Amino acid sequence: MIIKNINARTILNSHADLTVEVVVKTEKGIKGMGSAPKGTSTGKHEVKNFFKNRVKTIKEFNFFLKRKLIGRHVESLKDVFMIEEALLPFGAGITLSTSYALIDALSRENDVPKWKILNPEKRFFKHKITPISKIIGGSVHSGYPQGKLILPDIQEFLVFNKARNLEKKIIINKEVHNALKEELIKNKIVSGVDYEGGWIAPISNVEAFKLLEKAVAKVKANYKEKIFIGVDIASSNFYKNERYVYYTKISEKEKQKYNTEEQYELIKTLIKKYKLKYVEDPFNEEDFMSHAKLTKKTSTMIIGDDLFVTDPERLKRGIEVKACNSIIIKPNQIGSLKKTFETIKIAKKYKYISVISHRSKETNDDTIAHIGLAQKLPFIKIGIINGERVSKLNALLRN
Ligand code: 2PG
Ligand code: MG
Repeated sequence: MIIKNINARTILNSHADLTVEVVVKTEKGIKGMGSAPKGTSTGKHEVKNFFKNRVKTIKEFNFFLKRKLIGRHVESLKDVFMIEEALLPFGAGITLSTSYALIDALSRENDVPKWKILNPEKRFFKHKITPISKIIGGSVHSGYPQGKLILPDIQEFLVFNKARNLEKKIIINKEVHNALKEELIKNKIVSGVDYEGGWIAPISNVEAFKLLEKAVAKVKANYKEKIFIGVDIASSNFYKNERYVYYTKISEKEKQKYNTEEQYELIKTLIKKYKLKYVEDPFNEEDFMSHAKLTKKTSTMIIGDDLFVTDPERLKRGIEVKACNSIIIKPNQIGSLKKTFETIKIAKKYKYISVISHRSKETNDDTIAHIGLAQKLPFIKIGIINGERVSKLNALLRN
């Protein structure tokens, strides 16, 4: 395919923040589009979305960079990786939007799904990826300042199941989402939705666990499949002065501030009490050793998100000390598709479970779903409602 024209322009993400979208037109008259998401609870070590500001980045792209790209032959993922190199200094936003637009154009020109461009060696296959869906939200995803109102400090209460096909997996998760709302109504608790479509309500962490258990039990009664509960603690958000500060009840004790050892004991108790199968970022993003200590003690998935930021170097550091057994994959954390693939490769080599994931401020771009398919990843963490989440689920259902 030959690039005839390429442009960056402004669009809105799911939070109605202005962001960038790249449109590429090919000599054959095909159009490809791409845009990247943004996080709210961003890790300290993530690549910035824009190194300069967005307006400047778009201007520079349209006035200087695009000239270098027009006329370029792009035939494969390798060519996309080469183009990425030139864009890295501008930040994750423009780099990934361009890569995603090129992948989109390649898929349209070749009349194959995006996953096939992302992994040309794979023939047709039905890959069984498991969606991990958000049921209750808290912390910074609620949109409210932490500690000012009653809300869970835990950012995400999640479920997943091992039904045989994707459709059923999605339906079961959605039914838990519905059942949770019914529980809230039964208890006369007013609720809304967070940035990712999880319910937000004036409840404590403990109440959120209990309501989720009830919702799961209700849905379980109609299915023979097991439904598992998980959490993204996103603990760096409330790690202050070497203490994990819980503003609402997290255990039977009244205690609010936990030092690292106490947090370790607390997480172990939560895993046991609520039979958690998935625990993301239970410790601060610099604390590799506590993650390692916990991983050694449990068979539950211990997932590094802010800890690894999809960075191959940070993952290697984690592997050395055996911190976590799973990793969140978010291309925009590391700012390039090439590095994302490098990280996935290392994770596979060392048997870390990869979970491709949405961000809280998403666009309708569905490339992450195709990355999950192309790389045969076992899990995708994605919301269950709202267009920008559903676009990824639909990409999975269509493929
Ligand atoms: C997370 C993500 C996605 P954010 O912490 O895992 O749920 O949130 O995009 O705000 O970093
Ligand atoms: Mg996370």
